[in-house]
Amino acid sequence: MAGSGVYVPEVTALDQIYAPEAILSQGKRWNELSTEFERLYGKTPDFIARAPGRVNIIGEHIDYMLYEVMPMAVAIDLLVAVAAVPTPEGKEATVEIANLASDKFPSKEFTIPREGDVEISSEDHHWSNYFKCGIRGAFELLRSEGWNGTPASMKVLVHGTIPSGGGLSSSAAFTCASALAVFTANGQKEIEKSKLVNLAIVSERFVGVNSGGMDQTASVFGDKDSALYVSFVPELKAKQFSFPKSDPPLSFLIAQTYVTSEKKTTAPIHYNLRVVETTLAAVVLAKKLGLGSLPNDNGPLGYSLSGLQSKYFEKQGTTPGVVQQLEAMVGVVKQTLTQEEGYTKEEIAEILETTPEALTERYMTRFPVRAEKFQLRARATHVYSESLRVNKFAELMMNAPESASLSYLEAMGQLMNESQDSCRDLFDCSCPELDTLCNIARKAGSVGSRLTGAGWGGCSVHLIPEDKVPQVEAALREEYYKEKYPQALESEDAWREAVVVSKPGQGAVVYRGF
Ligand code: NG1
Ligand code: MG
Repeated sequence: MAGSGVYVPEVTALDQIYAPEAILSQGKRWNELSTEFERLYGKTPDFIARAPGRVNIIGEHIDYMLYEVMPMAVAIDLLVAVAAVPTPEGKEATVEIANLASDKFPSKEFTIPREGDVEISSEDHHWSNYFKCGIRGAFELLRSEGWNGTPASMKVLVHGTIPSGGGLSSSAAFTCASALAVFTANGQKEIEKSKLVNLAIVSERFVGVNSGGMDQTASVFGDKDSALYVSFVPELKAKQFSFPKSDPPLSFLIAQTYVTSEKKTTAPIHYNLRVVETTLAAVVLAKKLGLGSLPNDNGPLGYSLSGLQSKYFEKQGTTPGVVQQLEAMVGVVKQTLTQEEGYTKEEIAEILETTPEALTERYMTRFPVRAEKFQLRARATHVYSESLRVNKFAELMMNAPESASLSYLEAMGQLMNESQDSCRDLFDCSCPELDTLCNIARKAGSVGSRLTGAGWGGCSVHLIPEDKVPQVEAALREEYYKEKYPQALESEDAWREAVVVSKPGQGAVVYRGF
C-alpha cells in the first residue's frame, strides 16, 4: 500500500526521475531550462520540482463522488525551476515567474503577503494562477503545522509538455509541482505524499474548478512500473498494480482530439455543473428514500453518492458485496429519480422543502453553474454504473491468470467501451471528435476505447493488443488526423504528441543536481 510513508522530495540523478529511455530527449530539455534560467535571472536554479500528467484508464467523473478510479502517471510533465532568496526584513516576498514558452505564457511578478494568502482572481485566467494555488496551499499547510517563518522570495521558470485543456491533467501537475516548489523553497526537506495530494486538491479549487482528487493523486503517487487504484474513503489511498501479462501483450495508447476544453472557463456548464448534479442527486435520493440527513463527507460539496450508498444499506440492515450494492443502487436511482427529462431548481427545492434561493446559496454560489434542468437520474446512473465497471475492471486487472488471452483483454476492453457509452449518453461529457476517435480505433483493432479525464474534448485512451498498435495508429492517421488536424502529421515529434503509447510514469520529485 502506497498511501502512507514519508515523501523525500529529493533525488540526485536523472535516471531516478525518468525511465532510462527518456533520459536523452529529456536531458536536453532540462539543460535548456537551466540555461534559460541563468540567462533570465543571472544564476542557476537551486532545484527543479517536477510533476507528471496522468491518464485515467477507467472511472470517469466519479472521484468527486468518492468512488475508486484507476489512473496512471505518464511521462509528460511540468517542470518548475526555482531560485529561492531570503525576503528582506519587513518586506513582502516577491515572485518572478516566467515560462520557457514565453509567447504563449507571458511572465508575471507579484508579492506574497506575510500570511501567504496570495490573491487568485477567478476572472483573470493568467497561467500563473496555478502557481499561486500551490503557494496558497503550501503556506496553509505549513502554518497549520506551526511553521511561522517569512515566505522566501522566488525566481521561477516553468516548462510543461502536457497540453493544456487536453485531458491529461496539466493543471494538477502544475499545482502539485508548484506546491512542492514552495515547500522546498521554504526549507522543507520532506512532506508526506498524501498531505501534498490533499493540499493540491483543495488548492486547485482556488482557480474556480470544484475538482475531485484523482489527478493530484496520480501525479504524486505515480510509479514507473505500475498504474494506481485510488480510493478516497475512509481516506486517500493509492494502491499500485501492474498490468496483467498477456499473449498478445497489452498496450495503452493515448490519442488527442485536438479539441481543447479549458475547464476553468467552461466549468459553469460542464465540470462544476456535474459536481452539483451528482451532489443534488445524492441529497434528493436521501430525501425521497427517507434516509434522513447524509453524512457530510469529503465530496467537494459535502455530500456524495457513495455516502448515500452507505446510508442506504445501513438503513436496510444488510451489507451485500460491493458489486451487488452498486447494482442495487442503479435500480434505486431508476425507481426513485423518475423524471427522465431532468429537474428544475424549483422542483428540487420543493422536494427538499427549501427555496430555490437557499439551494443556490448552498450549492451554486462559490462555484456558479448554469442549467435549465438538472439531470439527476442520468448522472447518478452513470456514477453507480461506472463504479461498478471500475470494480469489475480492477478484478480483471489484479486477478488475471499468469498469461491472459486475447478474450481476457477483450473483457477488460468491453468495460472501457461501456464507460465511453455511459459518458456519452448519460453523463454527456463526450464530444463528436472523441466518439469518432473511439470508433476508428475499435475498427482497427482496439478492444476498448474511451475518453479520459473530464471530456468535452481532450484525450482518448485505448486498450490495444500490442500487435495491433501499428494498424490503429495508421487508421487514426488516415481517418482522423490527415483531414482534420494535418499538423499532427508534420513531424515525428508532432505525431508523438498526438498519439502516444503510454507507460506508467514516475510521480512528483524535486531534483537538486546543480
Ligand atoms: P481533467 O479535466 O482531466 O483534469 C477532471 C478532474 C478529475 C476528475 C476528471 C473526470 C480536476 C483537476 N480534475 O480531470 O478530478 O473528476 O475530470 O473523471 O478537476
Ligand atoms: Mg485539469
